[in-house]
Amino acid sequence: MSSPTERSLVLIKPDAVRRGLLGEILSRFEGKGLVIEALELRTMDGSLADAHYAEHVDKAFYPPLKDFMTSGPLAALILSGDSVIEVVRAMIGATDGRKAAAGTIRGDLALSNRENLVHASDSPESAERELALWFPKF
Ligand code: 3AN
Repeated sequence: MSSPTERSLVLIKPDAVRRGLLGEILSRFEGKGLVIEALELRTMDGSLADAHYAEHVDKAFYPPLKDFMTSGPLAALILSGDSVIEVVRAMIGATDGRKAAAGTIRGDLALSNRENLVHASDSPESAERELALWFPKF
C-alpha cells in the first residue's frame, strides 16, 4: 500500500513578495513537480506570528523577526508531493542566505538570515501543527 501524499506548510515571506519573486519561487516548486493545494496572500498578525514561531518567541532575534514577518503580505501555501517536507527544505537551503548553497532558493536569491524569502515545515510534526494554524479548514 502506498503511503498518503505528504503535505508541507510553506510561507513565501514579505521580502519575496516585495521583491517580485513570488512567481519565480512558485515556479521552482511547480517545476519540481510539487502540487499547490492551497495558496493565499495574507498578512500575518502578531498573534499568528507568536503561535507560528512559538519555539522562538523568547529568542533575541524574535522581535525583529516578528516585525519583518508582519510587515506586509506573504503567500501561504499547502504544498504536497512525495517527501515534500524534505524536498522543499533542500530546495530552500540553509537559514542564512549568505551561507546557503548555490542552486537553492536562499542561496541564489537571499543575502540575509532574517529576510530569507521562504519558510517551510521542517518535520511531519511541525507540518501538522503549522497546517492547523494557517489552514484550519484543510
Ligand atoms: P528555518 O526558517 O531555516 O527553519 P529557523 O526555524 O531556525 O530557520 O528560524 C526561523 C526563522 O527565524 C528563520 N527563517 C529566520 O528568518 C529567523 N532566524 C533564525 N535564526 C536567526 C538569527 N540568528 N538571526 C535572525 N533571524 C533568525
